[in-house]
Amino acid sequence: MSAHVSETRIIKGACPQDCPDTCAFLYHVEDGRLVDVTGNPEHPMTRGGLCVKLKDYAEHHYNPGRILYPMRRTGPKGSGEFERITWDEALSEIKRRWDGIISSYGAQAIMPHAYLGHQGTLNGLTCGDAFFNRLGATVAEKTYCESGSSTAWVMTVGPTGGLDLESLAYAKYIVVWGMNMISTNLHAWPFILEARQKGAKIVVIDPVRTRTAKQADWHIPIRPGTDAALALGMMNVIIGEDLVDHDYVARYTLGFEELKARAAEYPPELVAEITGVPADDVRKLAREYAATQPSAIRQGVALERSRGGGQAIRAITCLPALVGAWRHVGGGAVEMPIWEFPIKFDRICRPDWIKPGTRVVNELDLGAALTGELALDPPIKSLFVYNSNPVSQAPAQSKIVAGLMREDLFTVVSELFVTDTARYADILLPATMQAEQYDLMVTWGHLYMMLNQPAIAPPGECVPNVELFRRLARTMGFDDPYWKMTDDEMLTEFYDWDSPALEGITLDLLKGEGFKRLNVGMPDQRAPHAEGNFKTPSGKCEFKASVAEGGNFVVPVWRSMYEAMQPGDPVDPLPDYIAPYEAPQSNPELARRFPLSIVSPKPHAFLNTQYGNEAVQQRRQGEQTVLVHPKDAAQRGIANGDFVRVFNERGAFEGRAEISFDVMPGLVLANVGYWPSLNRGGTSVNAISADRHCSLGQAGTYSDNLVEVVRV
Ligand SMILES: Nc1nc2c(c(=O)[nH]1)N[C@H]1C(S)=C(S)[C@@H](COP(=O)(O)OP(=O)(O)OC[C@H]3O[C@@H](n4cnc5c(=O)[nH]c(N)nc54)[C@H](O)[C@@H]3O)O[C@H]1N2
Ligand SMILES: Nc1nc2c(c(=O)[nH]1)N[C@H]1C(S)=C(S)[C@@H](COP(=O)(O)OP(=O)(O)OC[C@H]3O[C@@H](n4cnc5c(=O)[nH]c(N)nc54)[C@H](O)[C@@H]3O)O[C@H]1N2
Ligand SMILES: [Mo]
Repeated sequence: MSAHVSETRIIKGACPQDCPDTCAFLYHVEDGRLVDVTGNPEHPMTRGGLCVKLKDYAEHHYNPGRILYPMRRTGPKGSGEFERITWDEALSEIKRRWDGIISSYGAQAIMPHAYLGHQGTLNGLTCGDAFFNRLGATVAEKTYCESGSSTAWVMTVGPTGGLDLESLAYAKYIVVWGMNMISTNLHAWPFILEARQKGAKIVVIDPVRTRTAKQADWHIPIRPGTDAALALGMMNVIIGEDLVDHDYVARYTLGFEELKARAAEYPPELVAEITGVPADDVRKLAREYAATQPSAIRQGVALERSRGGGQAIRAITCLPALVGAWRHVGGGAVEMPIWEFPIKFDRICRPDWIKPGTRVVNELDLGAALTGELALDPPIKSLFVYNSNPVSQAPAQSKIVAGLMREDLFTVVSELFVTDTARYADILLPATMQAEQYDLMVTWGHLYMMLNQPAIAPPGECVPNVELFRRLARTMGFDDPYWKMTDDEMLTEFYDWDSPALEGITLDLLKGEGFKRLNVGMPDQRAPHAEGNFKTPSGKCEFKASVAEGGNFVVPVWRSMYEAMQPGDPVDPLPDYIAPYEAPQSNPELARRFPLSIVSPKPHAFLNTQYGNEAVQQRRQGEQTVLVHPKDAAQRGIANGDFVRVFNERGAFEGRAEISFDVMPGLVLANVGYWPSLNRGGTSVNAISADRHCSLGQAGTYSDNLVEVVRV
């Protein structure tokens, strides 16, 4: 008897998660079973490392909670009781219900809801847009993340990737601003450490002493939502002390005199009052940042999560041009480099199929849309959710749940698991996980094309999103060539393969190598704006933004390339500080009842809500905690380890108090991403979040909420 020796096959893949790193994977398969997922050591940026979230990724595919078949609700809404049905039954029920809704209310009564559960070109953020545009559904504006940042960035420097994170190794002064990099952009950190070995200083600006702040040479705590004032204070010092690179400013910028006048309104003493950063620290930061070249700024998405967040990013993005940091390899700023990829979003999303006059509803207003608060005509009668988990991740949690409980709302959810959102579905559809599907990934933290190839067969009747929409299109009778394309035909159509960035790169090459760097210069040579070349209308870094006249707008990439957006509030063409909606300084009346600010950043061991249902990750992440400063805890009689209730007029959630000097006095922290149904009390941090928008790009305002905390 000879023992069966199974051979391990290695297949090249890429991480599907909504994260800047998009790591290169190696799938290890034995006898058709995924036995391990490791990092591909050949990738120059991700270098074979995977984060803690992906440590047990192979097993995640076999989690017994996976949805394997289409299901129909049998119990009351939200009960989580479902029965198995066939794909044919599911699709014909969807068609029957939608036909009825369309004939009574019109197709706009149907609204899709999607975000970045998956980051592929075929299966990601925009994979359903063509279908819903063809259907005539309400256009869902997707501004969960990045829209405030991208809008501000594009207004200032245009759609450019800016500084390559790999080039950080050549910087001498690095500011990580509003980002907990060791948790959220781990694979950029080694480049910063490399720079430090060569003498660079690392500064972290964050209200919280995070894992990243603890590793920095200088941590500057700042009140949430006040970064614009700090950046303008830096400009005040840089201009006042004549630390400006006048030659760079004269050649490659627009609006210096106006910016100088604006910065004059922010002397360091005033900035200290607004931000909580001592005036001398404002001066020191400005002097060091200007004088130590190349200086680099890594901006976090977290900067956008308040009323004035977009303008803060405008102000920060002006800094490198003022001091000439862009002249150098390793100098400048990085927000996200997606703009370097020649993706043809108009071919993916088909905005040409949107019927004129079709309304746009922002996804962050989901609760208000479903409960009638927005007074939509026609009302939303059907919601189709994929790649997203709004009950946990969108603001105004209780309003969303109330909306999803509506008996007359027909809800379809395509998911991997029965999430807190999927529980409310009338029809559940099973989706594949990354090792089971093919995709070319969209990346936003490095400059590599990343191909993911399927390693194992899908379990049960799971299908990739791209196939889901082919099936839906067929069911609804759409016979456009769009849904007859194969995956490769789609990818061929969806990228500009003739562009210089993709020269020499083909799908076949990616099938062999797994990834390939864009032709945009190597990290040790790249200085994309050494001689201007900004992608703005003027070709310069626009301190005074020429596109501001259009009013509040959203940079199309994250809202799917539509021009249907309603005009918004006027936008100041110059960066300015806009006080938060909710802060003790700007809203003292509200602060009498709810005196504490709250931030809800990303969990270390979950990816938004993903892995929040995995026992191994729950152990790594720990239960929902609420960080409270000792002074605030003492005032409330809260001891370390007590259960506390965090609340405001919008709702409440519970967690275990951790008393810590890591948060500023007056601030509490609770990570987002915990599954509400697995938390004490059945809610999570978005129970207290307001569904207001940032003044640029319609971003969410998760760092702009006041609460009170009590012991339970
Ligand atoms: N482990 C892990 N990694 C992730 C994710 C995850 O869920 N888990 N999610 C991914 C996604 S979708 C995104 S968008 C990125 C986001 O990654 P980051 O940009 O790092 O965003 P956050 O984790 O929300 O917040 C980072 C830090 O910003 C601070 N902060 C909050 N408000 C402000 C403010 O107004 N000013 C300043 N200066 N700081 C502020 C918080 O205290 C926090 O320490 O991470 C990605 N990576
Ligand atoms: N309070 C607070 N709220 C926040 C934030 C914050 O910092 N604080 N951050 C915001 C940000 S930056 C973001 S990006 C959003 C994220 O919000 P979401 O994108 O809604 O976050 P996820 O929890 O990743 O939910 C994605 C869902 O898609 C599912 N999924 C994964 N792959 C597939 C697939 O291939 N097919 C289908 N059909 N489904 C799939 C997953 O199982 C998961 O349930 O949250 C926002 N919400
Ligand atoms: Mo995000």
